[in-house]
Amino acid sequence: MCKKDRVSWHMIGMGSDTDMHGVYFQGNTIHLRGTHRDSLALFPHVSTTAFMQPDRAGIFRVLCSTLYHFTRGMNQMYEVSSCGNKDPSEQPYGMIRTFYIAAEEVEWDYAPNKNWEFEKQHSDRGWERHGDIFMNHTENWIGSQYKKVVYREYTNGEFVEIKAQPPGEEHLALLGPMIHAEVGDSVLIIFMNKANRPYSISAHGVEDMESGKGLPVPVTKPGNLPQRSAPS
Ligand SMILES: [Cu+2]
Repeated sequence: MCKKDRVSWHMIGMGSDTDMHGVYFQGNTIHLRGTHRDSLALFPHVSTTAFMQPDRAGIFRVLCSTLYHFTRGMNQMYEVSSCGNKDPSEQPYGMIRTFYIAAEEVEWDYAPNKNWEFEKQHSDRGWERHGDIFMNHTENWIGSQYKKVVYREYTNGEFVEIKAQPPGEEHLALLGPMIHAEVGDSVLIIFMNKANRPYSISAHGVEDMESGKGLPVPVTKPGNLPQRSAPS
């Protein structure tokens, strides 16, 4: 294909109910249902059409991100030629979005509402009381609370005040904060390790433009505060 061509990718999921594919396009984004993205889920007996208007020339992969499928050959190349279509003189980069994120230890309750667990585990087999093992904190059982390291977003680089969770994100629970950006923005993450072991933060799926490889993930020792940025 040529750069700036308007390309349709038609995909159909063959196979049985276990053949679920994560189709990943390296190098260029696809346009699907009103969003720009680099991958889509393809279910059995479902077909999807995704549109691409490539803005990068080169040889790129199309692969299934399900490891089992990838290692068995779901990995192809597609080629974009420039065809005389020049790059725009200005880079379309937008704003820099800065996030202050720390790894920190919390005492997490893995089963805050224990009713379901007790009912399920005690229903028909009175001699197997798994609910007690996982839920009750006694001399012999450790209960449902364990130390857990989570990502938390702070208001600024002093890492004192945790940023209030926006409404509608309560479901994230022990997951880290949402990082929102627009295509063309740069994302700057200031990461602080407030926990007691080495931790890291990495942008999954973000690749170096030249090498096509994932970005290195610097490991951060407890109490340290390095900086890194990644293109969105
Ligand atoms: Cu697959």
